[in-house]
Amino acid sequence: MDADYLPFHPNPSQPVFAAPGGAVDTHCHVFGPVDKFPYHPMRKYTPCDASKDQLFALRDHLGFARNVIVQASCHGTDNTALLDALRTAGNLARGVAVVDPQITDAELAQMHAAGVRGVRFNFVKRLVDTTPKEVFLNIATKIKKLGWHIVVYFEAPDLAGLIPFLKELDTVIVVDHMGRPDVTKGVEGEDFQNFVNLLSENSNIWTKVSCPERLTQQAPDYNDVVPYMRTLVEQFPDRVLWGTDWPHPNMTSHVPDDGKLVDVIPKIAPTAELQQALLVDNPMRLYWS
Ligand code: 0GY
Repeated sequence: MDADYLPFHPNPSQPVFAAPGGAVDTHCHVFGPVDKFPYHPMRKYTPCDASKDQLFALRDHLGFARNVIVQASCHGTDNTALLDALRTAGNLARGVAVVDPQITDAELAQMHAAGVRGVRFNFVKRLVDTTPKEVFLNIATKIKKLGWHIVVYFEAPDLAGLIPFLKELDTVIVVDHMGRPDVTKGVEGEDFQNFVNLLSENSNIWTKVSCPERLTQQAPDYNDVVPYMRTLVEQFPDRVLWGTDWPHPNMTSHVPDDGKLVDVIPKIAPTAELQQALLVDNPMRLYWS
């Protein structure tokens, strides 16, 4: 692993909040183990190994039932670690892959059988080299046949430039981590309101209310991020997902305690109805139906 890389929390606390039965952690990763699943030669960082068994133990510890495992950039378009974890989890996990434009329908069908239900397009410049839009559009056409959706990862300053591209995608789109707002600018600030408007105007766009640990200046309570998350949960209760982001790649400010991340949930989804939609009904509709 990189010399300055912070490994995940070794002993997360037991959350106070009890998730409803069947809750899904929709954003987590498996990394390596490197001797079995090497990292991609073109990766921008080398993480600490984070195995499927450690992920499933965390799921149980946090009181969750299922995972959606997202292919991370350090494994490039080699999805073997992801597929291995999905095959072990069976019906308890689904996946989001990162694929080459040359991917064949037969390869996609194999991924579908293992539980993949989406592809991720990453626009974060510190994580990936730029991919031409035509390449992404070509992949979008291929995966649409399987009924998959597209997960997009970008940072708030990039939203305006991406809107025309997002409008060309006619599947469900899930935006990672609320489009990574700068939380010093305020919920009413132009950037976040542009993101709210994007969801208001496009009923196919969902978002993950995740990663307060990346956006905050107030760890470990994350109270500066709560209003952003809560706004989206209340305005779009049937298009929001929640995830831990375990094992928290590239954190530099602090090592998040996953139990404390779960304890943010009742602050952003204050009623049992909102919690059921966020943690169970929405992910089950998108990934298991
Ligand atoms: C995340 C966030 C990050 C990393 C990746 O694909 C990745 O490597 O997603 C990050 O560094 O912000 O969603 O896990």
